[in-house]
Amino acid sequence: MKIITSNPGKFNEYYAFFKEIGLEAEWIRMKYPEIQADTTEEVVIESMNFLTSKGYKDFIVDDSGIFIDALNGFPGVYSSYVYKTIGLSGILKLLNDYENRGAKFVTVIGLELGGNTHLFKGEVRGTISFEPQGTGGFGYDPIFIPEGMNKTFAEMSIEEKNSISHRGRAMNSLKEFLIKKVI
Ligand code: ITT
Repeated sequence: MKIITSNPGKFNEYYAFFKEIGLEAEWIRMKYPEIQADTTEEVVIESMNFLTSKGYKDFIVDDSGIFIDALNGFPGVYSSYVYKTIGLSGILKLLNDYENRGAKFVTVIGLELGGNTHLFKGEVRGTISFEPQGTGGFGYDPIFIPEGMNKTFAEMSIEEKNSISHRGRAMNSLKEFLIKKVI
């Protein structure tokens, strides 16, 4: 299965997941232009349109973001830009003024297979920690504590993160779909 992403952390999670189900993940390492849209689904669909227009076939793309309750869902679809500009410390500073540290992580997987487009969404709720914790994972992982846990994603192995994460949930729906397709 071809995964098109510029993000090595994302690819590692797909690699581990596909390995568990006996499939191989192939990394197409590239940055494609991401249009600015209101929803993660729209970003994925536009990305897929762009990639198919360039001749790419039978691939997976993934658009993810963190939506913080006290900030009315910010950074959401701007997560990549915000990570690169104000970073984790900027987000933590913004949250200093709020008691509510609730947030959710969202992943939408876009699968292009045999000329058809399929979307799979996964979400996980959690809270934003008071300081970065852990050295694993990537992006916002050091400041996101998923519901029911007392550690951040950055303090988990890839397998543990995959078993409860937004991306893990989206990947499970993708797996259900792939299983139905072959039986
Ligand atoms: P591609 O678009 O090339 O796949 P990207 O890093 O730009 O890579 P996204 O737009 O989906 O990917 O990610 C938005 C931001 O959210 C970016 O800063 C990521 O590092 C971060 N992010 C995405 N998934 C994450 C996860 O599971 N844990 C922590 N941060 C994540």
